[in-house]
Amino acid sequence: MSKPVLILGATLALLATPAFADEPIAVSLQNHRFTPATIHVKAGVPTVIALTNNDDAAEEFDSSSLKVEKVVAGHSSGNVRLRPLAPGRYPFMGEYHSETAQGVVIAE
Ligand SMILES: [Cu+2]
Repeated sequence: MSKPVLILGATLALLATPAFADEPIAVSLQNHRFTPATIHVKAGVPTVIALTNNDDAAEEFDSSSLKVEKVVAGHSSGNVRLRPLAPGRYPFMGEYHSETAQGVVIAE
């Protein structure tokens, strides 16, 4: 039984002290489109998206699967904090211009 206990202990230690990904991921908005629109993150690690909105209008980074809503004013920047994610695809959109402002976070 000693091995499984050790593995469980190591897993709990990892969960207790989540390390942030090395640096924020820069994403910009222009003409109501995200660049990049496909964002790769490490699974299991909290991540910060540094969103720069170059448009005149405010936009809301919105994702039900990521459980995130973050409004960024026009010509402003804001950080979108992502919880540790299981591997998978997490669509997001700009709620105010969802016809064009669409993207996906891929955790792997
Ligand atoms: Cu919303």
